[in-house]
Amino acid sequence: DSEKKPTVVFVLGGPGSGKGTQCANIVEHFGYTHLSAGDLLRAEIKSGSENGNTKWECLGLPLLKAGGVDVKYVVWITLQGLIFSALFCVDIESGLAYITMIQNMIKEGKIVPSEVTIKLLQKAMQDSGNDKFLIDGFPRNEENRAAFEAVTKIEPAFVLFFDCPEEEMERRILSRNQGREDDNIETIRKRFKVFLESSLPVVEYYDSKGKVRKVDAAKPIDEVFEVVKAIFTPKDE
Ligand code: UP5
Ligand code: MG
Repeated sequence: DSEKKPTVVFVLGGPGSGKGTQCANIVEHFGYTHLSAGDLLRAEIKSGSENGNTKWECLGLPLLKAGGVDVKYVVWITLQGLIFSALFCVDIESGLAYITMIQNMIKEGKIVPSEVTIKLLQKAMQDSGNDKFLIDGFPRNEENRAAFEAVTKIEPAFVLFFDCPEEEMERRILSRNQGREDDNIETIRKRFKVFLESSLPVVEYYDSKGKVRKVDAAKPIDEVFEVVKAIFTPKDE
């Protein structure tokens, strides 16, 4: 169809290389919408567990669980009908299994199945109303990349790649203190390994197509942004 495809820039780099920090700066200066795949997955865990809890609460189960078995609630639950309740529980269970799956993969530093991440990215793109996106921390492996291209038919305008030594990334993550479940030394090591084995090949793939803009990310935040700014500033021919 004649609908114009959105502009997408993939922002890649190791854990703690400064993707989120620099994306916030780019948004301010260049009118992009920032979509962090990791942030979207963490938001999905949060809303999914809240959703699950609400369902249990409306079944009156917390009261039963807490030992305060109130006859009124027992009668109320019975009145909802056995079939209805059964269907409801299956729905809750599968919802919780999905959330637990995402939670466990992040805790292990593993890459969540493409269909989950792509669905979240597509929804966020639609909801934004914008047509320029920084996709931060995705695609993380060859399968992510191929699936995104196949599903959305979008090719990135270019790939912004933050290059940073591991020791520096480790230092940054360990001093971040945002309560992320994956910011502990065991998980950090696993994230580094997955980055080297699965994510760097994606950068190499785009590099072979001349699409990578590599930035030395070990410098202070404002110095990195000077370089990033030059990449996003349209050049007069
Ligand atoms: N900081 C930033 N820049 C600095 C600088 N130049 N000098 C000094 N300090 C600097 O920065 C990290 C910290 O360093 C901050 O405290 C910052 O102030 C400071 P940040 O901008 O947050 O770095 P970022 O690269 O965004 O690090 P992040 O930890 O978010 O990267 P990850 O790639 O590890 O995390 P993400 O959220 O993308 O993914 C988490 C997990 O989700 C993955 O491990 C995976 O399990 C899962 N996931 C998928 O499965 N699929 C996906 O598509 C995406 C994620
Ligand atoms: Mg980030």
